[in-house]
Amino acid sequence: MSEAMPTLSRRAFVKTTGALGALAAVGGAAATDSLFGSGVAQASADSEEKVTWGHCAINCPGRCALRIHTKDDEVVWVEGDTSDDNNIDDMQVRCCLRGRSYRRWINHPDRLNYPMKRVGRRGEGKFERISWDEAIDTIAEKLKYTIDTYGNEAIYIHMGSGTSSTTARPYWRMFNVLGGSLQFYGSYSTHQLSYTTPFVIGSGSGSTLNVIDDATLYLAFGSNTTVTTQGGGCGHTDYVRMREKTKAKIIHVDPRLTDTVAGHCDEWLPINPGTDAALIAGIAHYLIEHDLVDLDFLHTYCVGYDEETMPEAYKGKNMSYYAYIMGEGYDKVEKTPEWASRITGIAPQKIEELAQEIGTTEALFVDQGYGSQRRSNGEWNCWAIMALPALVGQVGKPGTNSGYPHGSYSISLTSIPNLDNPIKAQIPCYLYTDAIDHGHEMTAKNAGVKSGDAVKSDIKFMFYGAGNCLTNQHGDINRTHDILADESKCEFIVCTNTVLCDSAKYADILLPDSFRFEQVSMIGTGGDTGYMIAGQPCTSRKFERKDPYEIATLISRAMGTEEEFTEGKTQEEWIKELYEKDRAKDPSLPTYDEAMEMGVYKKANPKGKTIALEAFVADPSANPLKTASGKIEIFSESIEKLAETWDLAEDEQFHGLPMYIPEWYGVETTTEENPLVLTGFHYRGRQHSSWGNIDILKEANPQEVWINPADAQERGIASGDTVAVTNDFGETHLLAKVTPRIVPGTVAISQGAWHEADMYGDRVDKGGCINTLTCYRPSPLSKGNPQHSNICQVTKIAG
Ligand SMILES: Nc1nc2c(c(=O)[nH]1)N[C@H]1C(S)=C(S)[C@@H](COP(=O)(O)OP(=O)(O)OC[C@H]3O[C@@H](n4cnc5c(=O)[nH]c(N)nc54)[C@H](O)[C@@H]3O)O[C@H]1N2
Ligand SMILES: Nc1nc2c(c(=O)[nH]1)N[C@H]1C(S)=C(S)[C@@H](COP(=O)(O)OP(=O)(O)OC[C@H]3O[C@@H](n4cnc5c(=O)[nH]c(N)nc54)[C@H](O)[C@@H]3O)O[C@H]1N2
Ligand code: SF4
Ligand SMILES: [Mo]
Repeated sequence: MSEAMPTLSRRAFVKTTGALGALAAVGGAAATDSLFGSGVAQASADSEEKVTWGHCAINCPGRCALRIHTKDDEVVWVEGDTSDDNNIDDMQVRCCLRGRSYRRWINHPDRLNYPMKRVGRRGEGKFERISWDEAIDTIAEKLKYTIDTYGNEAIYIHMGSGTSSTTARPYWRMFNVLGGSLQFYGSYSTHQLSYTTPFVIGSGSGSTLNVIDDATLYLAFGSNTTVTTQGGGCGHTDYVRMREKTKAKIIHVDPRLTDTVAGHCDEWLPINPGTDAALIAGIAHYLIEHDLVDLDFLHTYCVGYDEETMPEAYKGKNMSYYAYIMGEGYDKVEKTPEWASRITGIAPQKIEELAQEIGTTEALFVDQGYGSQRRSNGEWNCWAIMALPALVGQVGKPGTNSGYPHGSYSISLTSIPNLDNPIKAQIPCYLYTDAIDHGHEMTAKNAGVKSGDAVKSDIKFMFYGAGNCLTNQHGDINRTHDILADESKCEFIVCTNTVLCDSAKYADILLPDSFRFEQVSMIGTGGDTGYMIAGQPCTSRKFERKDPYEIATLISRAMGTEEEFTEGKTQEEWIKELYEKDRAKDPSLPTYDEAMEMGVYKKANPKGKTIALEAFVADPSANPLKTASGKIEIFSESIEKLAETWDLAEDEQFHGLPMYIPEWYGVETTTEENPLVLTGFHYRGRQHSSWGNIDILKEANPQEVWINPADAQERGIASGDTVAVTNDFGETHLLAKVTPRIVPGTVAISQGAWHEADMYGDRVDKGGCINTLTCYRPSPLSKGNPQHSNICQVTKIAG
């Protein structure tokens, strides 16, 4: 199967079309295969092809430009940005294979076309078509009942990352006009990191990737840039360019030899998952013993490295990082490279060699992805990674980073205002099922509730747009099912989606949404270079699909709040007005009409390169960090106090230091029944669960569990065998990939495969969905999702 291609070359074709909506006669057979959904018409050889700009809106840093080719009002093929206009850094915001396969999603048999109501049990996936009037009336009735009976705090919108643009998420505004809803903070993406960073370096600040051009050593932890930031305008492209340009040695620390490592890196440092803080402690020990720490930097810019820089209240108590490393701290264990080796699985000599390089290199760029932090001890890993460059004074100067994930230069466009939410309580994002089950018992001390002492009501009404985080993407699907299936708990669930994903099966009312490229849309983002994309609907509206702004307007009308919600404006009028505000701030931006015609507009970083914490290092008293002390905190008094005052279980104790804490489900806590560590990763073939139903992508990117030959041999497993991966939480079946690209003792499953289980039967998942096996227990400090921290057993089912 191949995408239909016009006989003209793509580049020649683009040159002939130019302006938005321009029509170009394309000679030759531009035939299409009419395999899917709405039935793409077989276009006649000389019918006219139309091209519109659109953008990808799934939660991916790319936000790539799409050039959507249609004939007879049907999409025939999708390509990326091939324009040479407005050329900066030879950058084209090209889309990846997922973006290019949108045609198969737009017309997929799974695509939702009509509003529906549930007729089976929650999770069974049985629905019946209803009218929009019935759908809206039912939603309005339940909404009024919920507000009258339980108050606005019983309403909740959970995180769903399936769509974004300046007007893609109007539902917070819709509820805020109605008196608000329970809020969440953090995300599934970076919860541990975004919670910890304000304590450590203030606001999250990472250097742009092109800063590595001036580095001599690039050291990345849990980062798979070429896979997780694909797209022609962002990370992957910037990384590849950097890799070709820089003189820096490139080292990646990861339990897996990733595609990023495979593409011309100097070294892969295989590490046991969840042990980065131990590796860094071992490195710190070597640096201290060999006088390679930068004491001037630590004493000027940091708090808590040694006694001299400890906060007053904690002086003389052996609570500094130095004391922890040298065996004088709370556990009296010296963190030698041998100690670190036993935990990380990295040889002591290798740790010493790396420490020597770190301590002597001219310009060190320490980077991290989000993999090391999406763990039960994630806060300590990401903090230790931020402490490492400070130990050797490699911050704020050319070629360096803060240890925070590398940053970008973005064009940031203003979104439709959410307005004020009168309900102030915020739950940690990962605890939404607890807020359904026993929300009224959740407090700041036992569940990290922010902006108020407690949640007043359990969640009774959920509105869930553009996500699959109710089940497929949340931890422990079997437990989640039990909570959602109980209709006395959350009484009403509305989902909007483009397909019947696993979460949507729990909806009481299911609404069919339009993609961003099926409506007017604008989005801004960037990598080393900033860019924005403006697009128009590629076809007329099909079936009874609507866009989010329309859906929110209809619900507001039924609730009597349309005027406050819309302010009398259509979606397009909002987009124009918001954009004009952005242009008033930055007059270099093109006019609205120009932007729509250009599709992609690019803007160079005026600084060329952004170096993290540069101003702070240049003048720390004039530019203090937004931490409690204004400095980099290697000891955090605030976190130490949380440890003293919060309700924590026996195995949840922590201190205000970036120390190594063994994981609950990790290398030091495997059991006889579950002897292997199970870690996750984000996959090339999908964006989470998005595109997880597209056949050609599934074929090219099979759902596999990576297992080391030593572990496979013990179990009689060969590549291509079907295996069962099991633990206390569930069972999933998938293919085995036997490979030395994963450390022994650990197996890895990519997250996001479509959950396929009979939830009212045996609950065995045939889709290889890792969240059948993940745990819902949040990490102790940030209450974040530890979805990469698991243990399991793997057994062969069939060869
Ligand atoms: N193709 C693709 N791209 C994506 C996504 C996707 O689903 N598919 N999702 C997007 C989204 S929303 C996000 S948040 C980002 C996610 O980006 P990340 O969270 O950075 O991606 P992961 O693959 O989870 O983790 C990155 C790497 O960390 C490794 N790792 C796991 N645990 C540890 C550890 O304890 N220590 C170390 N050193 N390494 C570890 C993994 O093996 C993996 O190679 O990606 C975005 N980009
Ligand atoms: N075990 C494990 N679980 C994880 C992770 C992990 O690393 N390991 N990663 C976590 C992370 S970082 C994230 S960000 C989450 C992501 O989880 P989600 O936010 O649930 O992301 P997706 O799975 O991509 O689901 C997006 C949904 O939006 C729908 N959609 C797409 N376009 C539109 C649209 O225009 N309108 C509407 N209404 N719907 C649309 C898609 O069909 C899809 O069902 O998953 C988290 N879950
Ligand atoms: S999934 Fe990401 S890289 Fe692929 S087209 Fe969409 S935004 Fe671009
Ligand atoms: Mo994410």
